[in-house]
Amino acid sequence: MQLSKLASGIKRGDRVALAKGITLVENEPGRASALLRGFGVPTRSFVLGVTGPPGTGKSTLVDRLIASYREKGLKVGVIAIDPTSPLTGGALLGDRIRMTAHSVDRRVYIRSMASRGWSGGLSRAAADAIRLMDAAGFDVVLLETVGIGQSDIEVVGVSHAVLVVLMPGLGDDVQVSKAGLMEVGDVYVVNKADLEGADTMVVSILSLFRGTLRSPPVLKVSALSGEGVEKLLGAVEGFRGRFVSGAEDMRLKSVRGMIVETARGAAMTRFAAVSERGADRLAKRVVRGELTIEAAAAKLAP
Ligand SMILES: Nc1nc2c(ncn2[C@@H]2O[C@H](COP(=O)(O)OP(=O)(O)OP(=O)(O)O)[C@@H](O)[C@H]2O)c(=O)[nH]1
Ligand SMILES: [Mg+2]
Repeated sequence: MQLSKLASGIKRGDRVALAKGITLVENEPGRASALLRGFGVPTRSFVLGVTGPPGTGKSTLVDRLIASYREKGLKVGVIAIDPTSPLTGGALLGDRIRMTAHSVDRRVYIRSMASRGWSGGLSRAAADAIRLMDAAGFDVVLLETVGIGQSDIEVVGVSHAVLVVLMPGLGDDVQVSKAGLMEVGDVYVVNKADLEGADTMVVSILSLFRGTLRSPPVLKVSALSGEGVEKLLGAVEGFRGRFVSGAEDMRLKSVRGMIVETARGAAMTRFAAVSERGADRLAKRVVRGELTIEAAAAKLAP
C-alpha cells in the first residue's frame, strides 16, 4: 500500500490501515519512519505501562482498565508484548481469551507484538506503534509487558505512567529489585490480595523504598474479586488527568523514551548492516596479524 494512503487511513482511524502500519513498523523500520515523520509529535494518547513478573495478573487488570475507559466513552488501544519464552509461553492464549469480551468493540484495538528475536529493537517497534495509535485518535494506550529483566522493562520507558503489578508469594523482594522494577513504577500493585500473604508483600515493597527518595503508592488489589480496583482506577485517572491537562514532565518523559528507543533501534539496524559487511574481511586481517581484535572491533563500530 502507498504510504500516503496508509497515512490517511490511519488518521481516519481505519483499523485495517492501523494493523498494516504496525506490521510495517515491525518489518520495515525504514519505510515506517517515513510514515511516522508525517504524523508529528504524539499528543493525544495517554500511555499507561503495565509491567511485572509473569502471571501476576497484568492482563486481568488491563481488562478492567479497558472496561472502565470504555464506560467513559474513550477509545482504547492495547499493545501486549507477547512473552515468547518457554516460561511464559502459555500466556498468549490466556490474554486472548480474557480480552474477547472487548474484541468485538470497534473502539478497542488490541495488538500483540512478539518479543522473540527483537532484543532492543522491540522497544522501538512498540514506541512506533504507540505513535500510530496516537495518530489514529486513541485516547488511552495500555502497554503490557512482562518485566523479567531490564530489557523487558525498557519497553515501558515511553509510557506517561507505569503500573508495576506484583502478587503475594513472589519470594521476598529479589525479583522486584533485580529486574529493575523498583525504578520504573509510578504505582505498585499487589494483585491477588484474595490470596494469603498480600500484606507481607506490601510491607516488603514499602521496605524496598525506605531510605530512597521515592515513595510511590503501594495498592492492594484483587483483579478477580474487584477488591481495591476502584482505588487503583482512581490513581490511574489521577495520572491521566495530569496528562490531559498538559503536564510537561509526563510529555517529556514519553518523548525522551521515544527518542532513545528510535536511536537505539537505528543503531542496531546500522550495526547489523555494518557487521555483515565488514566482519569477514576484518577477521582475515586479524588472522594475518595486521590488526588486533580490539582495533578490528573499533573499525566495525567506531
Ligand atoms: N486469585 C487471583 N487470581 C488472579 C487474580 N488476578 C488474576 N488472577 C489469575 O492469575 C492468572 C494470571 O493472570 P494474567 O492476567 O494472565 O497475568 P499476567 O500478568 O498477564 O500474565 P503474563 O502475561 O503471563 O505475565 C490467571 O489465571 C488469572 O485468573 C486475582 O486477583 N486473584
Ligand atoms: Mg498477560
